[in-house]
Amino acid sequence: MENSNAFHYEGEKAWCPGCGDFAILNAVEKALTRAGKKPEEVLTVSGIGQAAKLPHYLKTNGFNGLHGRALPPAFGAKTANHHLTVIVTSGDGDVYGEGGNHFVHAIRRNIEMTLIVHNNQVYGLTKGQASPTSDKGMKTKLQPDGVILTPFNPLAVAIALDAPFVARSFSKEIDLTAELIEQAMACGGFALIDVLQPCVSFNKVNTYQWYQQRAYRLGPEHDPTDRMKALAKSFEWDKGIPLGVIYNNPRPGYVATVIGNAEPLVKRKINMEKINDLMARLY
Ligand SMILES: Cc1ncc(C[n+]2csc(CCOP(=O)(O)OP(=O)(O)O)c2C)c(N)n1
Ligand code: SF4
Ligand SMILES: [Mg+2]
Repeated sequence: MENSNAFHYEGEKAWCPGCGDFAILNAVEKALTRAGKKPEEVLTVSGIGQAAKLPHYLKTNGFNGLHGRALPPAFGAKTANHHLTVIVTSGDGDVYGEGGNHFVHAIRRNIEMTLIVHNNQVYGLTKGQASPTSDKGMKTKLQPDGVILTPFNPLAVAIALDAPFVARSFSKEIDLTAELIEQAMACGGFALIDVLQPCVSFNKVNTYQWYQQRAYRLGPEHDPTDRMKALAKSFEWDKGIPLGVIYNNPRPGYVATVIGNAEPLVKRKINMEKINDLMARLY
Protein backbone atom coordinates (compact mmCIF):
# COMPACT_ATOMS: atom_id res chain seq x y z
CA MET A 1 0.00 0.00 0.00
CA GLU A 2 1.34 3.43 -0.90
CA ASN A 3 2.36 5.66 2.00
CA SER A 4 0.94 9.15 1.61
CA ASN A 5 2.53 10.99 4.54
CA ALA A 6 4.72 13.95 3.64
CA PHE A 7 7.68 12.63 5.65
CA HIS A 8 7.91 9.24 3.99
CA TYR A 9 11.06 8.35 2.08
CA GLU A 10 10.60 5.58 -0.47
CA GLY A 11 14.28 4.79 -1.04
CA GLU A 12 16.25 1.83 0.23
CA LYS A 13 17.09 1.59 3.94
CA ALA A 14 20.34 -0.03 5.03
CA TRP A 15 18.90 -1.85 8.04
CA CYS A 16 18.58 -5.63 8.46
CA PRO A 17 15.15 -7.14 7.78
CA GLY A 18 13.29 -7.30 11.11
CA CYS A 19 15.33 -4.53 12.77
CA GLY A 20 13.35 -2.49 15.31
CA ASP A 21 14.61 0.72 13.66
CA PHE A 22 11.96 0.44 10.92
CA ALA A 23 9.14 0.69 13.44
CA ILE A 24 10.73 3.70 15.16
CA LEU A 25 10.98 5.46 11.80
CA ASN A 26 7.32 4.65 11.19
CA ALA A 27 6.39 6.09 14.61
CA VAL A 28 8.32 9.32 13.92
CA GLU A 29 6.45 9.76 10.62
CA LYS A 30 3.14 9.12 12.36
CA ALA A 31 3.83 11.55 15.20
CA LEU A 32 4.92 14.36 12.85
CA THR A 33 1.90 13.81 10.63
CA ARG A 34 -0.54 13.73 13.55
CA ALA A 35 1.05 16.84 15.08
CA GLY A 36 0.38 18.66 11.78
CA LYS A 37 4.05 19.47 11.18
CA LYS A 38 5.40 20.33 7.76
CA PRO A 39 8.71 18.78 6.62
CA GLU A 40 10.39 22.20 6.40
CA GLU A 41 9.51 22.96 10.05
CA VAL A 42 11.37 19.93 11.34
CA LEU A 43 15.08 19.21 11.80
CA THR A 44 16.26 15.68 12.53
CA VAL A 45 19.79 15.35 13.89
CA SER A 46 21.90 12.28 14.57
CA GLY A 47 25.43 11.08 15.29
CA ILE A 48 26.77 7.74 14.03
CA GLY A 49 25.29 4.25 14.25
CA GLN A 50 22.37 2.30 12.82
CA ALA A 51 19.92 4.51 14.69
CA ALA A 52 21.73 7.57 13.40
CA LYS A 53 20.77 6.69 9.82
CA LEU A 54 17.19 7.72 10.51
CA PRO A 55 17.48 11.34 9.26
CA HIS A 56 18.48 9.93 5.86
CA TYR A 57 15.18 8.08 5.67
CA LEU A 58 12.87 10.91 6.63
CA LYS A 59 11.82 13.89 4.53
CA THR A 60 12.73 16.73 6.90
CA ASN A 61 15.76 18.95 7.25
CA GLY A 62 18.54 16.66 8.44
CA PHE A 63 22.03 16.71 9.92
CA ASN A 64 24.14 13.59 10.39
CA GLY A 65 27.25 14.41 12.39
CA LEU A 66 29.90 12.64 14.45
CA HIS A 67 29.58 9.69 16.81
CA GLY A 68 28.38 10.93 20.20
CA ARG A 69 27.90 14.45 18.92
CA ALA A 70 24.26 14.63 17.89
CA LEU A 71 23.12 16.90 20.69
CA PRO A 72 25.52 19.89 20.27
CA PRO A 73 24.58 20.70 16.64
CA ALA A 74 20.92 20.15 17.53
CA PHE A 75 21.30 22.69 20.35
CA GLY A 76 23.04 25.11 17.99
CA ALA A 77 20.29 24.79 15.39
CA LYS A 78 17.53 25.27 17.96
CA THR A 79 19.10 28.40 19.43
CA ALA A 80 19.75 29.89 15.97
CA ASN A 81 16.31 29.04 14.62
CA HIS A 82 13.78 28.80 17.48
CA HIS A 83 10.91 27.86 15.24
CA LEU A 84 12.35 24.51 14.22
CA THR A 85 11.00 21.35 15.81
CA VAL A 86 14.21 19.53 16.65
CA ILE A 87 14.34 15.76 16.94
CA VAL A 88 17.52 13.88 17.77
CA THR A 89 17.73 10.18 16.94
CA SER A 90 20.55 8.31 18.56
CA GLY A 91 21.77 4.89 19.60
CA ASP A 92 22.51 3.82 23.16
CA GLY A 93 26.24 3.80 22.40
CA ASP A 94 26.08 7.16 20.64
CA VAL A 95 24.26 9.18 23.27
CA TYR A 96 24.72 7.31 26.56
CA GLY A 97 28.37 6.36 25.92
CA GLU A 98 30.44 8.48 23.55
CA GLY A 99 28.09 11.46 23.96
CA GLY A 100 27.21 10.92 27.62
CA ASN A 101 28.54 14.32 28.64
CA HIS A 102 26.27 16.05 26.12
CA PHE A 103 23.31 13.96 27.32
CA VAL A 104 23.78 15.21 30.88
CA HIS A 105 24.24 18.86 29.97
CA ALA A 106 21.51 19.03 27.32
CA ILE A 107 19.10 17.92 30.05
CA ARG A 108 20.55 20.43 32.55
CA ARG A 109 20.10 23.20 30.00
CA ASN A 110 16.62 21.94 29.26
CA ILE A 111 16.88 22.60 25.55
CA GLU A 112 13.61 22.32 23.65
CA MET A 113 14.12 19.11 21.71
CA THR A 114 13.02 15.48 21.59
CA LEU A 115 15.70 12.84 21.97
CA ILE A 116 14.65 9.41 20.71
CA VAL A 117 17.12 6.70 21.68
CA HIS A 118 17.01 3.42 19.75
CA ASN A 119 18.15 1.32 22.69
CA ASN A 120 19.20 -2.08 21.33
CA GLN A 121 21.66 -2.65 24.18
CA VAL A 122 24.58 -3.17 21.77
CA TYR A 123 26.73 -1.34 19.25
CA GLY A 124 24.79 -2.46 16.18
CA LEU A 125 26.73 -0.74 13.40
CA THR A 126 30.12 -2.06 14.57
CA LYS A 127 28.75 -5.61 14.88
CA GLY A 128 27.60 -6.24 18.40
CA GLN A 129 30.05 -5.06 21.05
CA ALA A 130 28.57 -4.24 24.47
CA SER A 131 27.11 -0.76 24.90
CA PRO A 132 26.48 1.20 28.12
CA THR A 133 23.02 -0.40 28.41
CA SER A 134 24.05 -4.03 27.81
CA ASP A 135 22.84 -6.28 30.60
CA LYS A 136 25.47 -7.49 33.05
CA GLY A 137 26.77 -10.92 32.02
CA MET A 138 25.85 -10.54 28.34
CA LYS A 139 28.44 -12.31 26.18
CA THR A 140 29.63 -10.69 22.97
CA LYS A 141 32.59 -11.29 20.66
CA LEU A 142 34.46 -8.54 22.50
CA GLN A 143 33.20 -9.51 25.97
CA PRO A 144 33.51 -13.35 25.75
CA ASP A 145 33.27 -13.76 29.53
CA GLY A 146 30.26 -11.47 29.77
CA VAL A 147 29.80 -7.77 30.50
CA ILE A 148 31.17 -6.96 33.96
CA LEU A 149 29.80 -3.43 34.32
CA THR A 150 26.46 -2.35 35.77
CA PRO A 151 24.30 -0.91 32.95
CA PHE A 152 23.77 2.83 32.62
CA ASN A 153 20.23 3.78 33.61
CA PRO A 154 19.26 6.65 31.27
CA LEU A 155 15.79 7.17 32.73
CA ALA A 156 17.07 7.45 36.30
CA VAL A 157 19.75 9.94 35.22
CA ALA A 158 17.22 12.03 33.27
CA ILE A 159 14.80 12.08 36.22
CA ALA A 160 17.61 12.97 38.64
CA LEU A 161 18.41 15.92 36.34
CA ASP A 162 14.71 16.88 36.30
CA ALA A 163 14.17 16.44 32.55
CA PRO A 164 10.64 17.70 31.81
CA PHE A 165 9.58 14.56 29.95
CA VAL A 166 11.00 11.06 30.38
CA ALA A 167 9.38 8.08 28.69
CA ARG A 168 10.02 4.57 27.46
CA SER A 169 8.56 2.60 24.58
CA PHE A 170 9.17 -0.66 22.74
CA SER A 171 9.69 -0.39 18.98
CA LYS A 172 6.94 -2.93 18.27
CA GLU A 173 4.44 -0.59 19.97
CA ILE A 174 4.36 1.89 17.09
CA ASP A 175 1.26 3.76 18.27
CA LEU A 176 2.62 4.18 21.79
CA THR A 177 5.95 5.45 20.43
CA ALA A 178 4.14 7.91 18.12
CA GLU A 179 1.92 9.10 20.98
CA LEU A 180 4.95 9.64 23.23
CA ILE A 181 6.80 11.56 20.49
CA GLU A 182 3.77 13.83 20.07
CA GLN A 183 3.64 14.51 23.82
CA ALA A 184 7.41 15.02 23.91
CA MET A 185 7.30 17.64 21.12
CA ALA A 186 4.61 19.52 23.06
CA CYS A 187 6.31 19.40 26.49
CA GLY A 188 8.11 22.72 26.08
CA GLY A 189 11.58 21.50 27.05
CA PHE A 190 13.95 18.57 26.79
CA ALA A 191 12.26 15.21 26.29
CA LEU A 192 13.82 11.76 26.38
CA ILE A 193 12.14 8.72 24.87
CA ASP A 194 14.15 5.55 25.32
CA VAL A 195 12.83 2.96 22.86
CA LEU A 196 13.66 -0.72 23.35
CA GLN A 197 14.75 -1.77 19.88
CA PRO A 198 15.63 -5.36 19.07
CA CYS A 199 18.84 -5.76 17.05
CA VAL A 200 18.03 -9.04 15.35
CA SER A 201 21.55 -9.53 14.03
CA PHE A 202 23.76 -8.91 17.05
CA ASN A 203 21.69 -9.03 20.22
CA LYS A 204 20.50 -12.59 20.62
CA VAL A 205 19.55 -12.03 24.28
CA ASN A 206 17.24 -9.00 24.27
CA THR A 207 15.02 -10.26 21.45
CA TYR A 208 11.43 -9.29 20.53
CA GLN A 209 10.28 -12.18 22.70
CA TRP A 210 12.52 -11.16 25.62
CA TYR A 211 11.10 -7.61 25.64
CA GLN A 212 7.54 -8.82 25.06
CA GLN A 213 7.74 -11.08 28.10
CA ARG A 214 8.76 -8.18 30.35
CA ALA A 215 7.40 -4.93 28.90
CA TYR A 216 4.12 -3.67 30.33
CA ARG A 217 2.17 -0.44 29.89
CA LEU A 218 1.96 1.88 32.88
CA GLY A 219 -1.62 2.36 34.00
CA PRO A 220 -3.41 5.35 35.55
CA GLU A 221 -2.13 4.34 39.00
CA HIS A 222 1.30 5.67 38.03
CA ASP A 223 1.59 9.39 38.71
CA PRO A 224 4.37 10.70 36.43
CA THR A 225 4.46 14.02 38.29
CA ASP A 226 5.68 12.26 41.43
CA ARG A 227 9.44 12.37 41.00
CA MET A 228 10.33 9.78 43.62
CA LYS A 229 7.80 7.29 42.29
CA ALA A 230 9.08 7.94 38.77
CA LEU A 231 12.62 7.28 39.96
CA ALA A 232 11.51 4.00 41.52
CA LYS A 233 9.85 3.02 38.21
CA SER A 234 13.03 3.81 36.32
CA PHE A 235 14.82 1.04 38.25
CA GLU A 236 12.35 -1.70 37.27
CA TRP A 237 13.92 -4.01 34.71
CA ASP A 238 14.44 -7.72 35.30
CA LYS A 239 10.91 -8.73 36.20
CA GLY A 240 8.95 -6.06 34.35
CA ILE A 241 9.88 -3.11 32.14
CA PRO A 242 7.46 -0.17 32.37
CA LEU A 243 6.43 1.57 29.14
CA GLY A 244 4.81 4.99 28.89
CA VAL A 245 5.42 8.36 30.51
CA ILE A 246 7.66 7.67 33.48
CA TYR A 247 8.23 11.28 34.56
CA ASN A 248 6.60 14.54 33.55
CA ASN A 249 7.44 18.00 34.84
CA PRO A 250 6.70 20.36 31.92
CA ARG A 251 8.27 23.79 32.08
CA PRO A 252 9.75 26.33 29.65
CA GLY A 253 13.10 25.39 28.17
CA TYR A 254 16.39 27.18 27.48
CA VAL A 255 15.33 29.09 24.38
CA ALA A 256 12.14 30.39 25.99
CA THR A 257 13.83 31.43 29.23
CA VAL A 258 17.25 32.62 28.03
CA ILE A 259 16.60 33.88 24.52
CA GLY A 260 12.92 34.74 24.88
CA ASN A 261 11.38 36.74 22.07
CA ALA A 262 14.66 37.99 20.62
CA GLU A 263 14.83 37.67 16.85
CA PRO A 264 16.29 34.27 15.92
CA LEU A 265 19.85 34.47 14.61
CA VAL A 266 18.74 32.95 11.33
CA LYS A 267 16.45 35.95 10.66
CA ARG A 268 19.05 38.62 11.38
CA LYS A 269 20.69 40.48 8.50
CA ILE A 270 24.29 39.57 7.81
CA ASN A 271 26.63 42.56 7.85
CA MET A 272 29.29 41.52 5.33
CA GLU A 273 31.42 44.58 6.11
CA LYS A 274 31.78 43.49 9.73
CA ILE A 275 32.44 39.87 8.75
CA ASN A 276 35.09 40.83 6.21
CA ASP A 277 36.73 43.12 8.75
CA LEU A 278 36.77 40.29 11.31
CA MET A 279 38.19 37.82 8.78
CA ALA A 280 40.89 40.28 7.79
CA ARG A 281 41.92 40.65 11.41
CA LEU A 282 41.98 36.88 11.96
CA TYR A 283 44.20 36.02 8.99
C1 LIG B 1 34.54 8.80 17.71
C2 LIG B 1 34.11 7.46 17.20
N1 LIG B 1 34.28 6.39 18.01
C3 LIG B 1 33.88 5.18 17.59
C4 LIG B 1 33.30 5.04 16.35
C5 LIG B 1 32.89 3.66 15.87
N2 LIG B 1 31.45 3.48 16.05
C6 LIG B 1 30.59 3.77 15.05
S1 LIG B 1 29.01 3.44 15.45
C7 LIG B 1 29.49 2.89 16.99
C8 LIG B 1 28.50 2.36 17.98
C9 LIG B 1 27.09 2.44 17.55
O1 LIG B 1 26.26 1.96 18.57
P1 LIG B 1 24.93 2.71 18.93
O2 LIG B 1 25.16 4.14 19.14
O3 LIG B 1 24.31 1.95 20.05
O4 LIG B 1 24.07 2.61 17.61
P2 LIG B 1 23.44 1.34 16.87
O5 LIG B 1 24.35 1.05 15.72
O6 LIG B 1 23.37 0.23 17.85
O7 LIG B 1 22.10 1.83 16.44
C10 LIG B 1 30.85 2.97 17.16
C11 LIG B 1 31.56 2.57 18.39
C12 LIG B 1 33.14 6.18 15.54
N3 LIG B 1 32.53 6.14 14.35
N4 LIG B 1 33.55 7.38 16.00
S1 SF4 C 1 22.76 -4.65 12.95
FE1 SF4 C 1 21.08 -4.62 14.44
S2 SF4 C 1 20.61 -2.43 14.75
FE2 SF4 C 1 21.81 -2.62 12.87
S3 SF4 C 1 20.29 -2.73 11.23
FE3 SF4 C 1 20.85 -4.84 11.79
S4 SF4 C 1 19.32 -5.43 13.30
FE4 SF4 C 1 19.25 -3.20 13.16
MG1 LIG D 1 22.89 0.47 19.94
